[in-house]
Amino acid sequence: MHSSRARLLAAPRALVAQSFPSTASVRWQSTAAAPQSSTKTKPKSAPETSPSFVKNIFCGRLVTDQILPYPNVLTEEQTENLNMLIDPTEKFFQECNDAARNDELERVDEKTMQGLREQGAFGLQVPTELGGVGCNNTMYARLVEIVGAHDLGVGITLGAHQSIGFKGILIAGNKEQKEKYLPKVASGEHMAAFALTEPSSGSDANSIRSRAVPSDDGSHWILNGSKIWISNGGIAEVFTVFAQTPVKDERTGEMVDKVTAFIVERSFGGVTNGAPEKKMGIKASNTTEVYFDNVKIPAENVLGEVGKGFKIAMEILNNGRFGMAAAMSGTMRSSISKAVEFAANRNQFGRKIHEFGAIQEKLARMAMLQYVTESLAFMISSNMDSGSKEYHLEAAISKVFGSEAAWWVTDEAIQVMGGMGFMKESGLERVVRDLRIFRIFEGTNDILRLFVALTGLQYAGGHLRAIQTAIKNPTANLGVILDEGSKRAIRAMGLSHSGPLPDVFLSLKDQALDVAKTVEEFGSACESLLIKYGNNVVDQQFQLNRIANAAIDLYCCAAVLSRATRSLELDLPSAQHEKKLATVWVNEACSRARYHIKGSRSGSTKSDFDAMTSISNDLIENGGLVAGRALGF
Ligand code: MYA
Repeated sequence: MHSSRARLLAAPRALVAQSFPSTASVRWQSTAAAPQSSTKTKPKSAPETSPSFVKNIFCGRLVTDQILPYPNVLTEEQTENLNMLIDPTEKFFQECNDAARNDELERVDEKTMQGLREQGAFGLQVPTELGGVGCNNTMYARLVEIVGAHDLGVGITLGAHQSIGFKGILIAGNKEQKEKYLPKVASGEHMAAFALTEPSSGSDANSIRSRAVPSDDGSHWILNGSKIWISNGGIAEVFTVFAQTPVKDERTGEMVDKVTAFIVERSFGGVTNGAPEKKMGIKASNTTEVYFDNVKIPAENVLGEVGKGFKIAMEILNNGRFGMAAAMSGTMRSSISKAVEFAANRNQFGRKIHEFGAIQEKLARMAMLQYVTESLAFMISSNMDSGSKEYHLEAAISKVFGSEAAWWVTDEAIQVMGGMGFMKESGLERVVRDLRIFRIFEGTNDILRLFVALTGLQYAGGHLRAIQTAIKNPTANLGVILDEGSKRAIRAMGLSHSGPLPDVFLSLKDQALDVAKTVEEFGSACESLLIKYGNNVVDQQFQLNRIANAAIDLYCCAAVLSRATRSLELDLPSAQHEKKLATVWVNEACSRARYHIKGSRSGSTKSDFDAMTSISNDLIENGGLVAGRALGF
């Protein structure tokens, strides 16, 4: 079907021209400042410079428009509106919702559902004229943080509904579709669900088999297929469904299958679901299989264009991921406050346990992880609110980082509380169960790491090719070549041409410089990988993981330096505390990033990667462990 397509994780994309000259003859380097609209230095064929901070670090560049100053796009009126929503939402979750009961019931209690409807919680981002609350992404993130602090099962019910269930209608629907569907989903009268995953198609989202064919008169489509693990699958009335559809290939003129997105109502007939799945966590949320049996979908229910559904699916997921980071930030706030209360009051060995270094390190690390996650969530939401379309990598990073941070923080909160944390009564046992899925769904963290690394490398490859082109016509592009050459010369002398990350508060200057230098090293490592492997870099997943980890650390560094700078400039009461969080975080994260960078390019780690491939192959061949028992019995 789409086997001939260049696939992100399968067949190679054109990451960099195979014929790239050796590193000795051509150098390509980072620039401390963005080469923004520098027509003088931009080769004719140079791709546009993206405003994305993350994309640009793959070229060793610091492009800080989305980073510094820490963005805040809320108007006074929006801030006022938000403040009016925060208290009742907190109060609702503290007084009316019972997370433990929902978990036991394995559904959200109807009283809670009704309360949420009354609060407008099902249509937070739907425009007010269509019956919603009219929140932008930043307001949404702040409210989601509250939900994440109290009940992740309710969070998924709400999130599967609006973050992905009807988000497609909101971002890709036409006027009629919005007017028809949004009022009822916003009021919570109709629940929505996102139907992408299938038994044979999980991470490889493009390989879905559900198929829709047009009726002879073109008035409708007939959909057949089945979906699995659909959040809200058993309670939704409206589904965003992805299915293969026959489309004429513009190049060959042949009919091929391509994914199309549809708005499907249960009331169309032929839509059924399985029993609720028995899960480890987020039990209160409803998860089922959904079956489509000759469902007649009116032609006007195609979402976007026929054959363009895969991109819509990706956009919906990209658009929702920052919400996960916001929810995780709230979860961590709650876990940390339990651990702090315990550590402040528990006596052991004649002292409060928070007086011991072992506990102090745990609490400090928990606070840093929460600070980073929250900084990411609101930086991304603000960038989205100011109209950026370039936040895919940042959003993926926030989802990966937030889900892992919340897992670690809640686990450590249990550890601080010891036996008490392990008891159901502490409430943390449920949270840990609920959290486990966040590293798996909405794109597994493993797939998202590869997505970040490969998309970044693809961007860097485009810029690398542009330098190649410049070299082919040296007279026309002398400026570029001299510029690149001089940067290389500086680096060859063991010097860095990077200044610190600009506009960071003076007392964080050392950290700002460390980030800039590490970005330079990172760009150089990406270049080496591209030159060494060319298109085959897509198959170097051991290295790609390390590249992704370094990119994640560097983006997190930029986010916390920016946020701490804002707090220091405003002289907030927490400013000095935030400075400490940012300092330790960046010091550790930069050395971790350098470790990953080294791991992506060193020969000795490569031989360990090869050995690990071989170990894994041995296990697969043997159907399990190969080594016998330690003492042979
Ligand atoms: S829903 C199910 C989630 N499933 C996934 O996330 C699937 C993961 N897989 C993928 O994302 C894709 O298959 C990957 C690409 C990334 C592996 N943005 O050939 P390709 C473009 C923009 O490389 P593939 C769930 O879990 C690409 O540039 N564009 O693709 C429920 C190319 O374009 P072009 C993208 O190798 C959770 C084209 O697509 C992206 O097949 C419930 C083809 O690319 C992208 N990301 O695989 C959660 N990727 O042709 C509830 C690719 O122009 C919410 N492309 O070059 C909870 C919210 C929090 C709580 C809220 C409380 C209120």
